[in-house]
Amino acid sequence: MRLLALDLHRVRLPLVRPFRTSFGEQTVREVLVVRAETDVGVGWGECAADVDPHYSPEFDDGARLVLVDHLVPLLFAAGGELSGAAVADLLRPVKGHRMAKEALEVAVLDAELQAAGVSLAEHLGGVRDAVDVGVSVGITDDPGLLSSWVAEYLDEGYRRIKLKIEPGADIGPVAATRELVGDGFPLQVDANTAYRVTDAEHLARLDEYDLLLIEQPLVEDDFVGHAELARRLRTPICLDESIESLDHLETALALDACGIVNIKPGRVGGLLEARRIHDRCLAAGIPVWCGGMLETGIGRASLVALSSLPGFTLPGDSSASDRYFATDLTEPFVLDDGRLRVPTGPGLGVEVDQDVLARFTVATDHLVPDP
Ligand code: SMG
Ligand code: MG
Repeated sequence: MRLLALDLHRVRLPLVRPFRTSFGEQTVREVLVVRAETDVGVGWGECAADVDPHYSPEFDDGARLVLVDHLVPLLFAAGGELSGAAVADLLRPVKGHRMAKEALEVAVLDAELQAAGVSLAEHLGGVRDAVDVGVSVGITDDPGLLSSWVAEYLDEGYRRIKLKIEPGADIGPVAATRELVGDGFPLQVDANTAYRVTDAEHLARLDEYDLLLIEQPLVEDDFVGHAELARRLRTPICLDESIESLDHLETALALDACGIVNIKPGRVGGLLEARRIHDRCLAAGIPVWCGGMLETGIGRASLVALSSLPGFTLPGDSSASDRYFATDLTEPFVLDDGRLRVPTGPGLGVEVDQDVLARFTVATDHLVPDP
């Protein structure tokens, strides 16, 4: 197939409630949406990057620049040799920028699979028609507000609660939430790199709350520190930011730095790399689950398809559309008994609502090959 044109839409979608993590608070999801027009049809992708480079070095303005000046020209230069499976190799000359690369891979794959009449889940090797989902709950200084959010999500049927934590907002909220959700209910925490290995003794206090896991307690480069924490805590260590590739995973496995992995296709540069990480974890007996980056329905469709692979045995972060937005860019994903249904239509299996997209788009780049 051949790429004929590529549109980059910058979309600003208000969140239904603020989302605070150890690195900041968001009230709006500002995201790049990719529309790839090919000779076999149109495909869609979404870049996981955020407006600020706080979760990772990637951010919207940087992603836009690298897409416009470097990545998209490489896809145009491929001529008729383009396919979803070829995208990662075509983009390899550009170092890093994994989220920007993944958005392109998904858009090309979506067009290709739509033309072939195959769903993304089927293409990836999915084995489930619905996936268990949890919800990621932001930090708040108001314990009553936190409890009311958690109670609401329990009512809605979410199968697991994840609390964002940071120094000063950890043991207290975890103790209160454990009390609220009851013994045995799946509860986990995510620190987004906010601690140091010298906090090990403090973090070990979380052990008594019987958490499923603690996600990314230390800075992303600190595999050795995570290995030390893994020895000192009973709560399993899960890596998120640290795992940007299969090679990073090999490092973590060699050092026993984690017992569980959060897989985000954007963070690792593509759905196909995400599947390789899944396969390696499955072989190593490491449970995985699918993370989220406050995706719109476009990104959510790919996450849910990925989550249908056999190794995704823990509930994912990608919640129903109404947990994020009053209006999604696609038909909403709706919680059904704590699960999201895996789309069965060809490609991503979702329809982008052009009116909604136009309403929330603040800027567009229209890219075409050089004549
Ligand atoms: O998509 O529901 C979601 C967000 C889940 O907590 C979530 N994501 O570190 O796992 C993580 C964070 C990264 C995004 S914070 C803006
Ligand atoms: Mg995380």
